[in-house]
Amino acid sequence: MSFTKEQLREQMLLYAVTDRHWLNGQTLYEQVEEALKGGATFIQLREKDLTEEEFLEEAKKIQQLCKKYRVPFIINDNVKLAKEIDADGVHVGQSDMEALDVRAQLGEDKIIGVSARTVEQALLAEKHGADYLGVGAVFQTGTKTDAREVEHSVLKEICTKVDIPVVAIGGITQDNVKELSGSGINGVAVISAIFAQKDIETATAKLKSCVEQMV
Ligand code: TZP
Ligand code: MG
Repeated sequence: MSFTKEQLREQMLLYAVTDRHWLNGQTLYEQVEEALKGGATFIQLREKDLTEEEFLEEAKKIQQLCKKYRVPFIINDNVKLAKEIDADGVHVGQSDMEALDVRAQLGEDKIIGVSARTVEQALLAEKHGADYLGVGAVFQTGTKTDAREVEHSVLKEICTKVDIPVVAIGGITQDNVKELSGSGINGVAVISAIFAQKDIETATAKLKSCVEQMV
């Protein structure tokens, strides 16, 4: 699938990042389908523990699901795998591969997301060809233990200084998301507010309506 810049901006609204830590008797495929039914607009497959083979199998299946819902499907970190399955793109952190190198490997029509915590990192990522930024952690989170918090004033400054879309990430819930109102973000990225919930579809739909009221 390919997405125009305008479509991509709209798809940022409710960005779901997977985490098999919360499987709770379901498969990741089932969980992602529930999130898509609930209205998730973007899926990032984030795998830390699978073998290459398992990762490949999982990625192919979830990719088909995302195609069915016409939602961008991107892979965390693993450029090689993203290329192999022709995923819509890749998300990289500050200590992963540089956006410039990812672009060189993936080509012009793929989506590259970069994590940023400072204005400098955000501007550099944009200059190096990132299509969107993930900025956080905007709240305290237990999901990524090494995630340091980003001041909301910094989030706002990043949004005013870059032209590419920005999603906030880290500790976002239905209750606190309104605190991000006025920051200029295009949407929010979450793990536990979707995947740690008993009823993923309903939690996703509720969170989406909170985000729609806020952006
Ligand atoms: N990057 C910064 S915070 C974070 C990542 C991957 C974790 C987000 O998880 P949660 O459960 O939405 O706080
Ligand atoms: Mg990473």
